[in-house]
Amino acid sequence: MGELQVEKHVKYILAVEKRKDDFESVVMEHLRLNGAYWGLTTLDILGKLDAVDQDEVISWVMQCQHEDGLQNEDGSFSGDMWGEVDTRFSYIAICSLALMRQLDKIDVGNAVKYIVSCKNVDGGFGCTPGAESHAGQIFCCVGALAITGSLHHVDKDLLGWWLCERQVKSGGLNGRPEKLPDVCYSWWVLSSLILIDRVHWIDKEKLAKFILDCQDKERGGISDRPDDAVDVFHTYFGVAGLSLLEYPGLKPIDPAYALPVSVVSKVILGK
Ligand code: 3PZ
Ligand code: ZN
Repeated sequence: MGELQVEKHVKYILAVEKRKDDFESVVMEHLRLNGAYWGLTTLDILGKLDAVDQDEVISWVMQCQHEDGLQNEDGSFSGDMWGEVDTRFSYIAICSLALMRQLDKIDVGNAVKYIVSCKNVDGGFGCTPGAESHAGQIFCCVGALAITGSLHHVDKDLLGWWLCERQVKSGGLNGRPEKLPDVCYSWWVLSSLILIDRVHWIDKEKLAKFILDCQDKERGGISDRPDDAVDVFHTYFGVAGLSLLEYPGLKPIDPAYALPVSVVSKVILGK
């Protein structure tokens, strides 16, 4: 498996950041803000955030801001002006408002009620009421409930059981029964298990080995599973997963906010 190739991954992230005009970047245009978050947070966890020009990043991010937003009558959130509803958007709204200390701008009780209405009999959560449980959606719902101090709505043993069953023979985690393991589920599943205090129900060492096996050891970057093509998304969630596993030399990441603990304490507690 080898060690985490910190320098290679830093080089890879910086190369993707520079390559803004090629084909892959044009296809990924709508994801650029996500890409900035994945790339910058990876650099921070690796202790290499000073490799980017902060003022340049800030002025670019500020160009992306719109006037409008927010919450529907039933407590749910829409992703954009077209109105699609999904618990992912509840998480994003709650997480961002908490970071800005502006949770009082929405009806938090109603937002929590909507998330709880997406809970299933298997203990998991879906994107809308009645929709199938999925690990990515579970992270969004459990994360939002954690941030709002509402984790008593989660059946921890039942959900913990469903989540730890996501670990397959190779040590990797999948997102739903019968699916292949994928590095990004190291984040969705592991962060949820930590938030409900059931992380000791999986084999952490085997999971770390699976993530390390997904590195491109020559060119840097991490893929979804061993020997696939790398991307910024799986590089971030791989490094973030290793941080949750307390891999040596990495900054700790907050499992609810999906940001370095240092960032969360700085913006929420003012240091
Ligand atoms: C990936 N998106 O819909 S996407 C994403 N997926 O925009 C970004 N694990 O084909 C990258 N799968 C790579 N760089 C993949 C973001 C998806 C998640 C796909 C994926 C990840 C397995 C199939 C949804 C936050 C934001 C968005 C998502 C999840 C979490 C794709 C396919 C889909 C997408 C982008 C590229 C390469 C990168
Ligand atoms: Zn993935």
